[in-house]
Amino acid sequence: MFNKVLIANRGEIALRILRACSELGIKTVAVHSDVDRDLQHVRLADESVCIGPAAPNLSYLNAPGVIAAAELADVDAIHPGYGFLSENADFAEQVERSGFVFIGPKAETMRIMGDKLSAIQAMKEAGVPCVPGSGCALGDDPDANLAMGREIGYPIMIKASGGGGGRGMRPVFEEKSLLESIALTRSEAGAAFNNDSVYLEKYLEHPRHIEIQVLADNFSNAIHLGERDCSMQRRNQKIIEEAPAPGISKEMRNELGTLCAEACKRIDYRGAGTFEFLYEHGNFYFIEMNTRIQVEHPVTEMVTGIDLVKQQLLIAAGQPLAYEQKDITLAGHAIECRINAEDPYTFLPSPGNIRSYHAAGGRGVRVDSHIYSGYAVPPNYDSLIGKLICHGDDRLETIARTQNALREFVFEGIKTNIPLHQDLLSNEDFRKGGADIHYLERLLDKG
Ligand code: MV4
Repeated sequence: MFNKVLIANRGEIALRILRACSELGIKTVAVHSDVDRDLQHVRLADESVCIGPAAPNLSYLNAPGVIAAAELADVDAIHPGYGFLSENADFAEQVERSGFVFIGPKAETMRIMGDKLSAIQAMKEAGVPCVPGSGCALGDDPDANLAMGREIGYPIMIKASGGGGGRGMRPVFEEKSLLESIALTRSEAGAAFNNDSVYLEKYLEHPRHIEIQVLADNFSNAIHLGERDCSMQRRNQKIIEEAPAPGISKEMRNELGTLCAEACKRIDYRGAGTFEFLYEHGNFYFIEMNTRIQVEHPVTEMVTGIDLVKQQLLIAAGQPLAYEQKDITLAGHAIECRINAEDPYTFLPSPGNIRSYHAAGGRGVRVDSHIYSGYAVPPNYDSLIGKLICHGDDRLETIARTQNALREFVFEGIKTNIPLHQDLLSNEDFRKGGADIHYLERLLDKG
């Protein structure tokens, strides 16, 4: 096992990683920006290094600075968390070249998944169902592109291969706007991602967003841990996630999960990963793969009983997976509410001093958060200040438990989106389950 791990992140996920390391007897090094000196995990870490000013570009995104801190503290491995450098293949490569273990897949795998077209090609070859589409980069021949559009049928989504996570896409509803939209998406993609490669997919109008969690080791073992439904989102920011996905049968889960686990073996995947799918009319369509631990990983932990961050550390340290697929069972239902320091209706950030804070508790209630009374939420980062994850025997019990927990929280000094969560959990459509990815935006538009 590692002796010492550097946590290249901040906030709740840095604390989550620190907790997992401590349980495994691994020493920790926190790196932080100068406004983040008072973070919980900085206080709890065995060592800490200030790596720069508040601006992420000059601290958490500064790869040479993070690697210099790793050298200074003489760590064995670097855990990137989510966001920041977590999916940066060049960073992973630099980490390994500097003699540290990058806790994640190989840089080469990250590069394939970072390019959305090469990810789709790899998944197609591995037998994972993808959205009908061009399957390759568009050329500059207008007639060929129009023919491709006709073959797919409208509406169509134009996507930038360098995009992902909702960046670099444009829907097209009629043939007459196809060529102009391709040109526009291409030029935006060239500027934003330094890659003007674009492709076409059938535009799915009312899908749900369902993702499969996987774990794979260095010895060709790979398992899936079921799915999460992340459809409750606004502007590509997820708000509520749950596991299992309402209405997905055991057979469908096992079929899709098995395909993902098999794909992991095929691409020589390593570590924790997520296959993102759109789900519409009973069919799953692969869109992207995430090569990091995700914000919503706790709902999977709650229904499987498996500590995903510990598994990341064990796999990175070269241990074989201690679980086979038959060891994975799903128990009950879990819901995560992302708690943001923001106005619940305008979504404007609400940083500042948390004068007092009281966390919810009780049976089946988990709070992953780094905040405390007197903590000041800096304005420089994402507004996520914590996650409420509730587990129950079934979905309705879990919803009731989540509603109780939301009522128990006290935050003074900042605004949070808890009122929005309360509205959603009592909303009849949410309670039915199976809302699509546009549900929340439609609801907010109605005012
Ligand atoms: C799509 C789509 C509809 N049809 N692709 C947005 C994020 C990125 N991961 C892929 N996205 C989408 N791709 C086709 N062919 C709709 C979306 C989409 C979306 C997907 C998942 C979660 C939230 C979303 C919000 C808007 C659009």
